[in-house]
Amino acid sequence: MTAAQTRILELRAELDEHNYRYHVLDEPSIPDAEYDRLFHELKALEAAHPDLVTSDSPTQRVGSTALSAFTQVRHEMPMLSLGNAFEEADMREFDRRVVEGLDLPAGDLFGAGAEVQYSCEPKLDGLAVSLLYQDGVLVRGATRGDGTTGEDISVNVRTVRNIPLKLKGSGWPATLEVRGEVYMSKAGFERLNATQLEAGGKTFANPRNAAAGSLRQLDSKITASRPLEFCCYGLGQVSAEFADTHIGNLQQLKAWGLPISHELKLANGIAQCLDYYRDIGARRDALPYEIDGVVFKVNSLAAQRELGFRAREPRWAIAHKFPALEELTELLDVEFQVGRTGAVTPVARLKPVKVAGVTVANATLHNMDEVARLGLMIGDTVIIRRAGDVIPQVVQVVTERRPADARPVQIPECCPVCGSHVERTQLVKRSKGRETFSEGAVYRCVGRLACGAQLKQAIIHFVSRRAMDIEGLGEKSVEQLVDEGLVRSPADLYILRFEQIVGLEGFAELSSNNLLAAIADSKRPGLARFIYALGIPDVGEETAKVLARSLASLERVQQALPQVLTYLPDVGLEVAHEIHSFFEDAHNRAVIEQLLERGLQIQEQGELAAEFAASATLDGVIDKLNIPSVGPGGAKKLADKFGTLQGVIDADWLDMRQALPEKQAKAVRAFFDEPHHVALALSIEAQLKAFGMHWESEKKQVEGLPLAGQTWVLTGSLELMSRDVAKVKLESLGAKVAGSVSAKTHCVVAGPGAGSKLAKANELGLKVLDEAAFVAFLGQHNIAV
Ligand code: I6G
Repeated sequence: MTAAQTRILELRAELDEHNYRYHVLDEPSIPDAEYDRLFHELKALEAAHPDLVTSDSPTQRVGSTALSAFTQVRHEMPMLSLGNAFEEADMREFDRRVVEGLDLPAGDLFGAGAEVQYSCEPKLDGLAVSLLYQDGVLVRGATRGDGTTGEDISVNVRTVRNIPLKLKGSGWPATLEVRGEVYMSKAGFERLNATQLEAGGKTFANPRNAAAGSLRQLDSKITASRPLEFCCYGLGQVSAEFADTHIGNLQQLKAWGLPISHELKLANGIAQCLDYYRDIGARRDALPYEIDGVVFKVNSLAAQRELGFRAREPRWAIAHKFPALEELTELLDVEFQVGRTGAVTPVARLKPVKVAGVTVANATLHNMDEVARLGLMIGDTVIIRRAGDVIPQVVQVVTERRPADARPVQIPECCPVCGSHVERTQLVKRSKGRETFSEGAVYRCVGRLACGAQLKQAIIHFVSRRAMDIEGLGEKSVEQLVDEGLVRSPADLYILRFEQIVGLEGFAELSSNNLLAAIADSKRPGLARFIYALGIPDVGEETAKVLARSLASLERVQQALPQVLTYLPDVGLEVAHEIHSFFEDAHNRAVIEQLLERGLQIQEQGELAAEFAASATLDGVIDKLNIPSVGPGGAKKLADKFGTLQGVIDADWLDMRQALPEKQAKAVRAFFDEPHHVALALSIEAQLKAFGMHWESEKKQVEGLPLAGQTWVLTGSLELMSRDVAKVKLESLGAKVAGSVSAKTHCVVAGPGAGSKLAKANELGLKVLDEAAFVAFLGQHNIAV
């Protein structure tokens, strides 16, 4: 055997063992990265030695050329279905029939009698398949079909990661057909739908449909890309028996590498079966896969044989079903709700229907794109799904049942609450130097705080714990205050009087006083908290923190142009426009002013963050103007050639031709021939400067500044400011700040913990300032700390 052959066999054995530990035992022993390394080593070896590739290699799960159709497979032993039990009484009846069928002593009036041993397994909501192993090698996979004839899906099952291509160990029958369920986990389903949605593909209504759609692909490469799993629950044809009980069979299959349920249990008698059903039912939402019931089987194989079959169902097994997660009902109407940011959201009003034990009369429809995706019309019969704690959803329309008088769903032109105009939101996208607007999925009422629905939601958000944190104002209280006309904006909270509150529902003397105290206590919020509390669309806590940290004053946040806001980490143009238009709105401005007049003192840092101050560059500014056909590269060339924005604005296109190709040069000239473009460019520049931002070309223009031509070094830690801030301050005086000390260094600022740089400065006899001396020095140059 060659060295390559030996290593290939070693790697396959090792990878098979890790697959088994991961998928069957649920006890992985190496990290994913190590598995990937071994896998890639095997792939590389096989690529170098194609003659050594065998079909049972772990690398052979990638799918092969697409089929034109599946061929048919006849099941030697029919794939049966199971009888169903819906009530406890059905289960007791099943047990009674088993006891009777086995001629065991029946229970008397007091319940004493023979106890049959049953195996218990969850019934996965997937697709039944048969896997045929010949001499331990997977040779065929087939769907159940009608139970007698299925489809040959061998190439597809080979792509399912936890189906062994070759059995482990030894002792298996020459012919071994195992049966089980191919399914998709809840997490896999969510991931798949998210990717499908992103790629503009079709999404699946539930994990079962996703599993079925993935497994029945003629192109097995698609199957290979889907997160399918297998769970084995029994046997088909076998050339020799190997255990006496069903659980014994499953345990042996597990030892040969086949995945079986982690929830497999033995129950003594019907009472323990019912306990198992209740226990799994209580954990149903928390299980990583969907189940539609549990399956009980008489454990003894001899007893199974004695009981036999009735029609196409075994007498020795039953599925005890859980309430279905999906039901059919009628869409009576679509109404529109208005949220905090004015988003007008369609809500389905349904003919009430019980879904998994709960009556459902409403379901979310998300947005109008979702309505279009579903092809929904009022009057339609729809499939409603309620899984776990998730709000009920309309997952599908049964178009065949559409009545002749079905009506399209139309977004209202006016807000259903305040009558203001409803507008479709715009998405701003930027590519190749162009800003393009497209229609968003969300419609919005333009009424803002003049809209009762938005006002209530805005106040609820404003007072919430992570915002202004005003205790004692629940949703019901806010609704009362708004409905009574006591609060027309968040600013009105700060002029509420005791006699206005006391007597409202839930407000006695003590609670009224407590509320007023809580409102008074909220008067000194941090800037981030206050920005978050304003409820600007798309501005969550994180963005609010970024705005507060970078801009450091409410005034700057209010004034910032969208292009300036995009300098902030994670703020794209879309969010920047939202922020800018929020503060441009006269009503919002008036509310903020009133808040300040009524005693709100916002705690702000004041000083622009150093990293933000240093983030502006001239080419960045030119790029942010979105000059048609000029991307970041072109912007850089212009900045390098002209040095200042005014220089670019004034340049002749022939001058620009020296930096850019003719077409771009002409585009830049044409752009700046529009006065409003010049005004925009200059206002961005003016704002950046007013905020204290500056760019390279200006940094070069340091002649005349007090520290021009000097190189400074910062070392150790500073207590009164960060080193970044100190650097910006020195640069503003014209100094260059370097990372290492040399004979050319003019001065070293050394804080506590300074090490080798300080030592070298002393060695070279350089000027050294401690933080106090540095602060005093800055003071002499009128720079405050
Ligand atoms: O559809 C099924 C799901 C689970 C089954 C089944 C099962 O055992 C846990 N067992 C049998 C015997 C059959 N269908 C026919």
